[in-house]
Amino acid sequence: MEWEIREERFKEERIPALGNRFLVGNGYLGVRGTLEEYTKTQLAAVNLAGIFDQVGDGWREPLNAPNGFYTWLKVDGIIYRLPGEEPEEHCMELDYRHGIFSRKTVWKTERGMITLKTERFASLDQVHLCCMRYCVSADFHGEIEIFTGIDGDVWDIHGPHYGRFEIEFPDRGSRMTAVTHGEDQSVTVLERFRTDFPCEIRERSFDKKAGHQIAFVSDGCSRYTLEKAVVVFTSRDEQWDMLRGEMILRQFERLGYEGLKQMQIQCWENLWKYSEVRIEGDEEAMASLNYSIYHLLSIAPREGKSLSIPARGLSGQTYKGAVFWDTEMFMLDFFLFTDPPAARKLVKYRIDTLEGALQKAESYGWKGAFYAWESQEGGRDACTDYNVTDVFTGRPVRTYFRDKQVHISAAAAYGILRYVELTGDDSVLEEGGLRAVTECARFYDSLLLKYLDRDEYEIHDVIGPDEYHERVNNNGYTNRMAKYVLESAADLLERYPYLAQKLPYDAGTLTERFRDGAVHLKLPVPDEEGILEQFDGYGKLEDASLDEVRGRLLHEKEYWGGANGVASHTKIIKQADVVTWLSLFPEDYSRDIQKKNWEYYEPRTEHGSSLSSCMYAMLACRCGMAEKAYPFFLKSAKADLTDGGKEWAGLVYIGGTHPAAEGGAYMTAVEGFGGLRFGKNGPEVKPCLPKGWESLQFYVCWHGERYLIKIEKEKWEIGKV
Ligand code: IFM
Repeated sequence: MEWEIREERFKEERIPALGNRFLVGNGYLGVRGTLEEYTKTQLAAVNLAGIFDQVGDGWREPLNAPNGFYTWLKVDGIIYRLPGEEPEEHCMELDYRHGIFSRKTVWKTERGMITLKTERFASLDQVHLCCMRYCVSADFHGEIEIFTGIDGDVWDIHGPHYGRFEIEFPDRGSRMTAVTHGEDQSVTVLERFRTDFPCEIRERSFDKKAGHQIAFVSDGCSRYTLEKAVVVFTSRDEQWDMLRGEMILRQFERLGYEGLKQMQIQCWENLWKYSEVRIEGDEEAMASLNYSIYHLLSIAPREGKSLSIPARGLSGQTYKGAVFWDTEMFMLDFFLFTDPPAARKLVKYRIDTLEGALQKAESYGWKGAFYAWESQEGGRDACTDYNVTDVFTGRPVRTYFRDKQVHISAAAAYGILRYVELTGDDSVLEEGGLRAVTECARFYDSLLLKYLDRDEYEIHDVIGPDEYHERVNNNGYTNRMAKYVLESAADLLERYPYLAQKLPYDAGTLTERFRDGAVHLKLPVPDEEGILEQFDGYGKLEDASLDEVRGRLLHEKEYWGGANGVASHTKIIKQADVVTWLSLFPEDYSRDIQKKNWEYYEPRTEHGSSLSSCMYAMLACRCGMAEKAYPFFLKSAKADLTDGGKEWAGLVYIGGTHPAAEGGAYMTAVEGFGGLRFGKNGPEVKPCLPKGWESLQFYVCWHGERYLIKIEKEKWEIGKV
């Protein structure tokens, strides 16, 4: 299999999409797949994990660091850059086996050809470090100037965040500290370069940019190479000082670009050893699935405290750099199966942010933990009450994601519980996990409404995964998840009495309440056709087709949901909802009921969220419909490889990478097609491979052991490694 993606020729309109597709990252930062000469106009960005700033009333969003890769080329007084001078040849590549981005551009001038070749990576070994190699050649004697430095004029959606810059020029490099005027956060970027040719070097700073002008005359046959290291750290990093930055730069001086690149290759090889999924007989599926895995590996936080994975990874400020239910419900399994310590970090994030969840619940008058729908550090909810802008009036629209999407707390609890179940490591319960799950259960307990004349509880006024229908009663998915949390919390309290004792509640009373809630909570039951109603009254909505509803749009960026959305009064849903429930809890109903619901809801689903396809794929596999699952699986695996994804919700830009779809594609491959389950003695499989797949092979961790699973149509092997 080729571990590369390539984009030939230059097309200006593709710049935003390629910025996502060619991203390199290391969990601390993500460098968009943009060219060295790009500025904020072309959405160049070095997006940072876990550091945020708010300017005035604008949305609070993560910071983009000053761009330490900023470099351009001048030959005989003309700047050769894209977009600008039309190239003769242009190509971008991403070696996603090793997280290395490269580009080659050739310009034809009146005097001859100029070739620019560059390469860069975000170091996995040392997450504060990025490296770049910049090679120029010209087949004529030309006066060449390269400017290389740091661009502090960064791309912001709700900025500008930086109000103050401090610039210095240490030996053969520059240093820029940018300080935000919103929350007084600072980001420091150090760069150091070296050249392999004689040249004149001059310091320059202009327009929030600082760097060096490197001038020389080309001899018509040589290649001129500039190497540089970029070090980034922020006011959020613990134990940081310039000395540490200097030490990293010295490592660059010692090993050079090539030495550090070899380390990068080794680190990635180590990761792939147990992460790669092999599919014989379907090159496209194998390549896109491993490309998805590449993204997950690039954005997983490995260092730093209290970090998780934002919904758009590290591809920019979209969705405010916040963590959604996406992490637990769509990405966690990949880390649990391949890298349990990374999974532990994700789970710990919810434990660390419990305080924010407790405060949020209290602010709405509920008990327990109501996690942030869009979680930033400390569990602060970045979701605003007006999260969509009306395309016609430009006015903010009241949305209810923040206050009504109560299934988020179940996702937080699910993550903790699944981690304990699959790793057997219950130390997280002691480290606050038991408390967090209990608080989630207290939250759902406080939401239960009891009819005086019926022994049944309901949950009203919520939004399920299908966000187009707001403020509904008894959303099946939400109620099922609430029941799961109540049951699981009661089990934990009984299983860990010594931990339960430390809670500020009477564990016996809580257990009883939770059990009672779980038993009596209303869940939709299949109607005579076998269909589970997504929420009370859904069955009475207009049954218009997807095309009809789409045809009612007056504007391509119009929001489909909310009070006046085209979908709101119809049965058209945004994303898998009942189907998500059934794919998580297949034991709830027979295969026949699962299949009927799949068939019923699929044509009524817009798949307006990239989270949708994989859930349809998963359930189709569980129903033995591998061929029906396959296109949904591929759509999910190619979410960041194909054009045409949704980029707008109303007037709000929501473009970027799609880690939930990537994680969902992985889940479909191993749990759907591979039929992976965990029994008392470890992993078991019940495969349902699609037609072309001759074999499927992957590693999986369970209770401290690693297993290699090889599946070939009718037979399989599971062996400890
Ligand atoms: O979490 C999702 C949500 O389910 C649909 N809108 C986008 C969010 C972030 O991916």
